[in-house]
Amino acid sequence: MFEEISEEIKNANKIVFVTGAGISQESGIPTFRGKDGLWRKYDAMQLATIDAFHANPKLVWEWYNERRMNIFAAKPNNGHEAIAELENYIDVVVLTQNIDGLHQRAGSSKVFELHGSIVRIKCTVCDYQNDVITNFEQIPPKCICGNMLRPDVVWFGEPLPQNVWRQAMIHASQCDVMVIAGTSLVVSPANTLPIYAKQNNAFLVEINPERTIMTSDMDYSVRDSSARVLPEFLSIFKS
Ligand code: BV8
Ligand code: ZN
Repeated sequence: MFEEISEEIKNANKIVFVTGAGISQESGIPTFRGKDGLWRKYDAMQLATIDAFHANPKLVWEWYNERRMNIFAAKPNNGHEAIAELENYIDVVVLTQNIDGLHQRAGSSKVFELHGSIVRIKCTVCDYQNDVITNFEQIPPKCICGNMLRPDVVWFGEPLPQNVWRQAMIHASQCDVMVIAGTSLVVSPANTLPIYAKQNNAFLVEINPERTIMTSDMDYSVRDSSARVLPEFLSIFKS
């Protein structure tokens, strides 16, 4: 694996990873659109919206609370750890759609959370926000100001955090290699990042057991899981 592109990769100055739910799948976290993407009888796409939250805050909070407990019990896998170790050899930036914090827990130091964080909780009204890794007794939890708290994630129909998105576009436009791992590239605007990279002549590598809508635009595609492939990608720098 990677023999024919190892020179291209080793000569890079900066590698940007765009990751999605698939990279955390081997840590036991269900992907969004895979067969394990349903919760009770609900489609994640229906619940991860501001309308669902306003219509049924208790249900949406039960979903997030269950995901929080699963994520706090999960561990980074070989894929997350290989990306973190790569920082010993080259400039690495991670642009993740995931909200699980596993890249940071694996040791990656430059992680941009495009869709926010399930660890961070914020008030729906005042400017309270904080990382909370305990279980909430009362659902939906209330802020000290009396209003409802919510996970600090980006719901469908909500804009991405402006500063995070601006930085993500800059990094995507300034890398020599972009590795797109574990994402179906269905969700925008995150799915435009490979286009920014390609427009700036980056070498695109896709790691996904399945084809995606951008597979034909990739310079190199590996049909396998990220936990298996990313340690091989790292070994290019170790040889
Ligand atoms: C915005 C946080 C504008 C919450 C998430 C039509 C109607 C309405 C809206 C739209 C529309 N068309 C487009 C839109 C915009 C919308 C969108 O893209 N919708 C899609 C579904 C069509 N986007 C938005 O709304 C975004 N905001 O556009 O704002 C705006 C501007 C100004 C002012 C107001 C508004 C916000 C999008 C963010 C939504 N939040 N998450 C939460 O997680 O609870 S997105 C959610 O999907 C997750 O973050 C997830 O990461 C992300 C993307 O999915 P993937 O990561 O790709 O996961 P998926 O399951 O799809 O695929 C997994 C892949 O892994 C597969 O390819 C599989 O083969 C692979 N895989 C599996 N196992 C492995 C593996 N790969 C490697 N190894 C393995 N072992
Ligand atoms: Zn408040």
